[in-house]
Amino acid sequence: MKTILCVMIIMLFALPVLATTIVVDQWNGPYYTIADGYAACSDGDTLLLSPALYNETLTISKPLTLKGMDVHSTIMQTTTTTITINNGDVLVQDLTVRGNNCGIHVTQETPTIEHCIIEQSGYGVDMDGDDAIIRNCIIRNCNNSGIKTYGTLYNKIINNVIHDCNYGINARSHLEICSNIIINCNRGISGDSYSGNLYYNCFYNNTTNIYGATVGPGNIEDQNPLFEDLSSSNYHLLPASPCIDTGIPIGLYQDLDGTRNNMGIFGGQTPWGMGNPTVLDMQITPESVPQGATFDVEATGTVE
Ligand SMILES: [Ca+2]
Repeated sequence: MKTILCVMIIMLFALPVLATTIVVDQWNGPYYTIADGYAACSDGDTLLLSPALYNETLTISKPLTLKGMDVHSTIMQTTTTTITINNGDVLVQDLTVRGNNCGIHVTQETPTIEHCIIEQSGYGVDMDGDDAIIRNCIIRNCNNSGIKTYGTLYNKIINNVIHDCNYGINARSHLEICSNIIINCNRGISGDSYSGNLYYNCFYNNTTNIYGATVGPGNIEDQNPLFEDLSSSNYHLLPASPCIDTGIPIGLYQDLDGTRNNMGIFGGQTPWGMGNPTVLDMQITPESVPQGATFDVEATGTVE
């Protein structure tokens, strides 16, 4: 009997813990506010926000994924600090974030922020923990710093586009900063005592591209990155762009097509646009068929 009991206990503990997706929808529920959705999350869950403008702050103190259904139309905006990450095992994806004080304040080690637009903030991202990753994000129109990081270690800022900020990156700690395109800022990077790995970035049309930072190899200065159309937020690179195949030349960061890393949000292993396609048009022919017959489905779609 004792043996059987032990086996049963092991089986109980061996059962997989299934992560759940908690959906917040301001109009249809099941959760109508981010706060209520967050309260319902268990460790490892995904908090999925329907497209809307959310005037809510959120402090994340448990491991989870915070994700928007569509980065352009899922917007969190407050007059203070909008998202505070107090847990290391957090992934923030596919959101637009605005905060008069700060868009996202990272206080703990190892969270990841990717495929986000962080804009119209004092500090876009304020990194106060070590080993955080910001990758393939658009960070723009921040009147203090796009990214600020003081006194932290080994944060990684990779394959972002940062533009029209006072300081693109305000760094006073050891960072890996690579494959970013930083343009139209007062200082592209302001790094008074910065001594990390600043390499393979593009700086263009900043009042000062690099201030006070130790510079590594591969940075491109004063060459237009040649976006398809910055004014309409089209960050694709034209074929003549100097940022193609000039990002960090390490296999770990190569593009999904196997070529060397492209700078900007479409480069690297987690490029912008890897989300689910949106189906724009679908035809079924013939329109009616008898049971057991076959029919054709033809669809077109787009991936942002
Ligand atoms: Ca490439």
